Amino acid sequence: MKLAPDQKLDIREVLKDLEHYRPKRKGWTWRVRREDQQIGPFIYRNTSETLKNSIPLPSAHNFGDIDPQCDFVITTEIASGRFEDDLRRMRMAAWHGADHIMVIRTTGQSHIDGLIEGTPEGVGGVPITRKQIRASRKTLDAIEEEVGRPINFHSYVSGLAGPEIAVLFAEEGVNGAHQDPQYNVLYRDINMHRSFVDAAEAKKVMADAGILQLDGAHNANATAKEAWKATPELFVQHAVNTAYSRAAGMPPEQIALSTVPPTAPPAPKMRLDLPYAIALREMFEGYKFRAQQNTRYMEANTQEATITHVFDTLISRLTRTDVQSTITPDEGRNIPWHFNSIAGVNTARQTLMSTDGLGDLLAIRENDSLRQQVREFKERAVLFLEEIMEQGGYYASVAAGQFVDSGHYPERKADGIARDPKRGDGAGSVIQRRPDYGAPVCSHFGNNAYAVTGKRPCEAYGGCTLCDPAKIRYIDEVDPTDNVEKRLEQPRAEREVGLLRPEVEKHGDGVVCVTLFVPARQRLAEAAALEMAKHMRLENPEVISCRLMHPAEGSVFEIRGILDTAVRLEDLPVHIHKEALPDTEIESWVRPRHIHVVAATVGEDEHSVGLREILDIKHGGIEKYGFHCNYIGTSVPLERVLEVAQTTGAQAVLISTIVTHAGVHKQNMLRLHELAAERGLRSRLILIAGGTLVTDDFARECGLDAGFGRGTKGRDVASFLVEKLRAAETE
Ligand code: Z98
Repeated sequence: MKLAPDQKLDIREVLKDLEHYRPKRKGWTWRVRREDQQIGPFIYRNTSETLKNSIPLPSAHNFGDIDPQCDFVITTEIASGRFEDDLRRMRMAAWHGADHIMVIRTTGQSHIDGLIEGTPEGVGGVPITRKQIRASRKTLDAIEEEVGRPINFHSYVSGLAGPEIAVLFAEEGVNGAHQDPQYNVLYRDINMHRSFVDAAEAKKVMADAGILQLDGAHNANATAKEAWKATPELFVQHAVNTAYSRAAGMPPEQIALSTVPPTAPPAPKMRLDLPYAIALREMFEGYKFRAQQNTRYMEANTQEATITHVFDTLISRLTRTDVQSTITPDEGRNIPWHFNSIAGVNTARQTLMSTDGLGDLLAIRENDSLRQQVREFKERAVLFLEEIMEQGGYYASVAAGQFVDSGHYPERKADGIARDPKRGDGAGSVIQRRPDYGAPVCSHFGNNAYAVTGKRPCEAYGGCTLCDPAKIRYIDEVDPTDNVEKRLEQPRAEREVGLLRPEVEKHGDGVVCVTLFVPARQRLAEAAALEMAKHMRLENPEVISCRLMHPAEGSVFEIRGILDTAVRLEDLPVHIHKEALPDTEIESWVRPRHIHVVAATVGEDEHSVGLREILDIKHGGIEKYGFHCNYIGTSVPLERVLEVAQTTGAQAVLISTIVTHAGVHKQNMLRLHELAAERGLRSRLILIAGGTLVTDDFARECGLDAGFGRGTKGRDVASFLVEKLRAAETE
């Protein structure tokens, strides 16, 4: 399957022959780091290889459209709830610089007790199925080629089906996964004996498949009432999972600690979070770090979440991070919308590019106060670990509620998550392996009756699914109503007849978001805002964010609703939009030629602001390219405009005509052309009109060379002038 940048992803292509698809590569891939790399006008200290196809940051056009890629892997979390929608999101995210795509379900995968082949999507989210994973990996294989960089596909090995999921991931080329038995125990109430036994098996499978493992320690500060107080146990959770992973045969370079800066403003974030990050990196030297942004204190305000994310990423830059995770800034209010996920990716890359080489300029001050803080973090962690030992081990301490207690250890508030070692999902299901136990796949922890030195164990029974993919059984979706073919019926039919709907969650869902300020008390304002949304024909309007501006003066609302309207492509006005020339090309042509233009608002028109913006250098007007602009004022008679043009040897005239009463703008344009013709100036003068109701076609119908309407920038006018003058020069 090959993707073309100007073509939409064709899900049919993805599904075609999926039962025989094999991943192009397996195992985790890091970015290829480069030091002192020249990209456009700059030399970067901390970048990696650039992409073949990508969408640069918005400001990049000022720097020659460069798109430097930072040295950290950047994660995006995708959770649309339907794999076919996830695929399109993955592609967009990859074009924005994400190379670690985590697919999480909108409901707990951990609660699914077995491997699911073939079934449900939609309601409750996407459980891991082979079809979903394979379709994702196949698409990512094509996206990798499109962007020119390996993309790591990631999901979660948890729940009672952990080892089976690990095998499935190894078979299908999943590159990274969360695996931490403590997550099962604490947050998903899975029996602790079962969870740890399963983890050994799952970890061995992951180790053999080169899958990068993330742990689950960060969930404690996502859950704890006061996340910054849970830090001692975070060290311990990292330690437990790391030691257990090593014991199960996982090499250190495959073990990534999942860490989150625990606070968010108005907390004194940097003062608390930076020493914590330093202590953690010192204690776990030799392991990888995955830094996720803080989600614990994420509210409905996406701007606030974004700013916290910037500081989180700064901490990553100031300390050491291998994978920078991004969560969508709207996670606090709804299922992540794709453009918000991409905004999260952009926050990370914008911060990381801004802080390129910062380590050469800044060093963290290694003073007594910092050392004391770092030491305190470590001491509390060691004390926590010692208490576990005194309690009689991990299981006993979990039973005693030592974890996720909201006291700042060693203080305790007796509100921790306590689990009984004899209870939980899968309790009593651990059975001793018989001495003749034979493992169903070659990656296996512990005794395997088939293991014979010098041979692959599965040779004894003709190959396993890890060694011989032909043995994998692919089961398609079995639900006759909820399957990808059915779900795509409507979008496909609509696309075929050229209908388009807005979307944010699922294909063509019609979801839109409007922002409105209502100048009244908050309660009243909210009711009014919802009513206004209904007047906009939004169905099921819902306030997803409200920011109080003043208790009496008003609030601003973001309202989500469904716009149940499809537009027909054939009904759309076809504008042949001409791309403006690049700034450098315009300037290098204009500056040496000393081109004069005369500009005025004409007739009885006093609206000069728009025209001045087109001329003045301040906001990117044509002056900046070297045009000599002679602005002669407002309400200037057309005759006078032409006189000045003649006496100054101008090559172009720019008139602004905003007032349209009784068609006066039309009259002005017609008259300008006629007067210029009468005076024999028409062939040597380019005549341009601008105004809110002026269009290019309209201006040309009136005899002018071009017309510019709403939204015009100086660059558009400059580009037109250069093309016109350049053509005249070559004639
Ligand atoms: C993250 N944004 O870390 P379900 N195992 C571990 C986890 O942390 C998670 C799961 C499994 C976060 C996502 N973490 C939350 C160690 C989830 C999967 O929902 O029980 O399937 O969780 O990427």
